[in-house]
Amino acid sequence: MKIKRIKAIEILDSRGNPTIKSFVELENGLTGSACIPSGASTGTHEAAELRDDNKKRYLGKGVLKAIENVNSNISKKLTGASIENIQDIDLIMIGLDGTENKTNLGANAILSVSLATARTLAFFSKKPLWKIINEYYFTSVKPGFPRLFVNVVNGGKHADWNFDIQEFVISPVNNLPSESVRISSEIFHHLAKKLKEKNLSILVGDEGGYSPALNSNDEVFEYLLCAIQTAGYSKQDINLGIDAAASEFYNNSEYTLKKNNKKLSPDQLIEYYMKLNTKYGVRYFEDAFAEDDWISFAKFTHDLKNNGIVIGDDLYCTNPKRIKRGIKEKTTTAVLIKVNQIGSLFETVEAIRLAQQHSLQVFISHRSGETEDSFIADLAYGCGADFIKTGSMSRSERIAKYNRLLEIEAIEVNH
Ligand code: 2PG
Ligand code: MG
Repeated sequence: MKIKRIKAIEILDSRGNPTIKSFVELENGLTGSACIPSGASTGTHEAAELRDDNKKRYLGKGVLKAIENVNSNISKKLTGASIENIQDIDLIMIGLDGTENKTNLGANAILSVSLATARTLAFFSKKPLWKIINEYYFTSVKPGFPRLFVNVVNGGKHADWNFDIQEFVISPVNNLPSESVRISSEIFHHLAKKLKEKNLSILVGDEGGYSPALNSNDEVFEYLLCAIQTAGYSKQDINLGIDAAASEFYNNSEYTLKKNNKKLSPDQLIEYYMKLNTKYGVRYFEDAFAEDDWISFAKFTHDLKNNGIVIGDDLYCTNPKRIKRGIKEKTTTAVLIKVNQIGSLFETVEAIRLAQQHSLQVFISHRSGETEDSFIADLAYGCGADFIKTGSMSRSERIAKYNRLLEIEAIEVNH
């Protein structure tokens, strides 16, 4: 079936900033769409997100140029293309852009059409999106539910006033959505009770986690362990993790923890993480170092051994070239995948496959600026990802992804 029309519009993301939504219509009238997320703690090596020059309109954050690129160039090139060829469609757009990091058309423009195309194909094939992703891209992988990586406390740029560490994470070991979502929600609400008892705020940050005025990063873990216990769970049921987003507090070969008023060398920071590992059982460490501090990542991965997992986010930017380097240098034991860091489904799949082939764990991730689009839930299930990271247990743009996993489990798998 051929593509009849492609059209993009400007909508708002969860922070009230403009983003792009594209619609792909087939000759039989079927239409699929996709909305594109946007980060705050963005990596330098991410594909280019095209925003307008006009500084007045939406304070310079408008995406009319990206929309124009979809409505003219991309649409012209893809009208008449066969929807069954989603891989070719992505390659055509990559070729049309012709730059290394999509500065020409914009990664947001290309990705919106790429994801909308996959969704339209799912409608056309009368199959769930995850099934299309699995059949087209992951034929040798069994679809499977990811574990949840839930950041119940927000700091860094996502709350912008308190902790140096951007995300404090709980991760239920049970990967069945109906169980893991419930467990996470229970702990989230017990944590609120604990905070309220101490007159601490339970207002939430960009990703739906609390951001209370605690005195140190360490104190957060005390609260988390307490909430986990009161909710009736143990260390066997729940693992702890962090996303340090360390590029944000790195300068001149040093890491400055303003909360503890300390400047740490990379080795001292490794020591601090090792302490979090032994003292609180923190197992998962995302972006523990700055985005180009390959050496510290590799050192920490070596020192941590089997006691935890080191995850590269800004380090890799979902870029197969950077992931290849990580594999060669044993930089991390896991890769975080964000569709808009690379800008097409085709290249996202390449990054996931590379990680899977080299036994690196795969974390499929949202951005801090999200929309109601739950594409990544289908992606995570369809590619058999180890984890999904999609925020806390509040804010509908986060919950949309959890609800989609619940729907896949109850309606599409277990019926
Ligand atoms: C991260 C993400 C998502 P942002 O650092 O992992 O939590 O944040 O989208 O702001 O880069
Ligand atoms: Mg991160």
